[in-house]
Amino acid sequence: MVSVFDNLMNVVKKHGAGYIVLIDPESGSSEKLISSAEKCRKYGADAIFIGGSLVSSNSLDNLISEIKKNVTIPVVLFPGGAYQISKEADAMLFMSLISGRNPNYLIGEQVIAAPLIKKMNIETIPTGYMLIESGRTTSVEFMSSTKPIPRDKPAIAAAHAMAAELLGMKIVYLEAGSGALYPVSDTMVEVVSGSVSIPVIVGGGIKTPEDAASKVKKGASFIVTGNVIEDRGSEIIKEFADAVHSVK
Ligand code: 1GP
Repeated sequence: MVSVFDNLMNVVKKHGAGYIVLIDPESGSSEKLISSAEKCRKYGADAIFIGGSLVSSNSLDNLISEIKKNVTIPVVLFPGGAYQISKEADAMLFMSLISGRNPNYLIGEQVIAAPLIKKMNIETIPTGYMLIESGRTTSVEFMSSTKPIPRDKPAIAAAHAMAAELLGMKIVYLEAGSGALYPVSDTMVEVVSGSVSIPVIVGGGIKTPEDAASKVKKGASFIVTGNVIEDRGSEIIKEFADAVHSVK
């Protein structure tokens, strides 16, 4: 069976880049979330990320298994902490918040989660997660008690990405934070993507398909959006997917 990571890499091979929609389990009723997930598939998203900075729902398993009944694209956990794990997901980003210096998010949560993940036998994708300053305090910044990398310092971001690659991580994630005022700059995407050979995911504050396409032009392998679908309706998924898929 093809792993989710390989499946995502095949998307990059085929389309040049992939488009992923983030579903926050707290952002609506389960009926609404299930129907949003179906629309992701229908309108051409390549995968769904599920997670958030603060998830109080204790029915993540139910939600994911319901979503998977009607959705064939991978459903990947994007956990805000060790408590956001579900055996129902196809895979999970096993993230370390490498831009921060809070040991809890560098290794603490991972240690708590590891035995459970091994028991569940879920595919993990080792991810160097980097928070980039974005014009206001985001939930990730607040909840993780970490300082983001300054948005005008691409060399610092690149050095973190190189460290992630050397540590054996498979993906680098440039995160401006959900609802960011400014997304990660094109310059930073270009410098970071040019510094490593692992794929770069970019998310946070991306509001238009043009902006998504421009980050792909600069080297991003995946674009993630969340809020914009709440704001503009699910038909926008098709525009984002088309924009991201037609750059390369
Ligand atoms: C995923 O945090 C982002 O990386 C989602 O951000 O909700 O601003 O699109 P938005």
